[in-house]
Amino acid sequence: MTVAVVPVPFDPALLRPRILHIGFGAFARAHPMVYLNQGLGTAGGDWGVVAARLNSGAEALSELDTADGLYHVAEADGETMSLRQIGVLCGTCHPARDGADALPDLIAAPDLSLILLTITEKGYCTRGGALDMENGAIRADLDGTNLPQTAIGVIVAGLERRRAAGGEGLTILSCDNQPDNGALTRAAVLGFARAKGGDLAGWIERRVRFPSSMVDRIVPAMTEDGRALITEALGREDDNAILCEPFRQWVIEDNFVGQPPPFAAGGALLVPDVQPFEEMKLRLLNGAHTTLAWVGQLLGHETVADCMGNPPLRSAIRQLMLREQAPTLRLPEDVDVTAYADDLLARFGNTRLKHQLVQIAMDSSQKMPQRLFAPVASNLKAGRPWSVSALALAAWIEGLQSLGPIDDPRRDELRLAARGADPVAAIFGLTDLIPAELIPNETFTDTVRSVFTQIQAKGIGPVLDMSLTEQQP
Ligand code: CS2
Repeated sequence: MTVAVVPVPFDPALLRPRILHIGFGAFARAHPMVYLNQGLGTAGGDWGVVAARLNSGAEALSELDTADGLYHVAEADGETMSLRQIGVLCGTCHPARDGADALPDLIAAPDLSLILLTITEKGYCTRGGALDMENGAIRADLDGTNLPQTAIGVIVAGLERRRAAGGEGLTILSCDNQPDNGALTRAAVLGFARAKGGDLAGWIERRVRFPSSMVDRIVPAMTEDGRALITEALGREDDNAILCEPFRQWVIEDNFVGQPPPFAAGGALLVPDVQPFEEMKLRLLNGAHTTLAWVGQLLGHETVADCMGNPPLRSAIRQLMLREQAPTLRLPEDVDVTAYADDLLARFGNTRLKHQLVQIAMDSSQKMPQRLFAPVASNLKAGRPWSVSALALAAWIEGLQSLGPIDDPRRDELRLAARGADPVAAIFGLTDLIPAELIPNETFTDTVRSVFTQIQAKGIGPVLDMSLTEQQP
């Protein structure tokens, strides 16, 4: 294996805390921070980042402090590894360690210009596109007597202070896998501000911008194997390092208050409309991931790369991408969708990444609408095929019944529905799981029920074979 080590390409002493990153986990370390690191190296600037988490993860932040915020990102495939040292952090913050006021005060500080979010789909606490007022953490944050639990609550508390201090507006940039993630963040923040009362919501509407963005890089949770690989390549341990694939892409809506940080100099694309990029990625990459997570687990596989070694499953994924997802898209200009799909299959085959299917299966109720329900609705309407999508949905329901513990914010409802006499109808009937406008007809439930019954009767293998069309795309 060829190893290249790239030191921090700028002087970290020049940075000031101008960006707050909420949800500083593996993806944050390996994606937006890499763009900023490279951008600062190329274009310069003083854009330092404060890394924050809200619930778990206080120890991980303290470990970063111990290392002066420095860590490595190992970008690896079968043949090469590049170890990039990241130097963009200028502090960390956690309410349980630093107190309830620490994050709102940071947001109110005049230097702060941007809040980045990687809080996962469920972190927005929305249902049907609006803030979920029944969500226990949102209610607790509205009550405000305990430490903050939600990013939305903390942001609104910070904006309230910023406004009271006569501060300028700022930008809030979502980096999570949701369609129109800027509009969703805006809806959640405004919903919370309105629930608090007063005229803060009006100030936010006028002063805060919420660009949408499409983010892409496969960054599995760290494993012992990953750590060992990095220690060997680096010649010493780095407890804060993270392993990911070499590929990365970031397409950001060009809609900032003032000048954006040098993300474009770091390789990001700033465009007027991210939607075509976002949908292509959510449906082809993430839709395939969710399909692999459930079908692959039922077949006994553990990782995405293992699945790529199973020829019928690999063919089904290619069919899903090209026959079922691609026809539903308004493609970005100059994109060759067949090449995009084949590149994805190659990325999925990266054996350096032990990307666990169980990790992708997490929170599936939050992922299904954008990854599978919306494209299936489009295919149903147009009379196009959707057999691999039906297999994925039936495998999910079978998995909810037969696989290990369910890790999902709607776990209790899903478990109950999966145990009933007609689990497919019961799950699809859950409130706000499938937005009414997405699935317009009965054919949908009947088709998935029939695939589900066949999986129960014959096992997943033969049903997978049946879902493959004779002529491969
Ligand atoms: C994955 C994503 O866990 C998941 O749901 O589909 O994290 C995926 O790896 C990234 O979106 C890739 O960009």
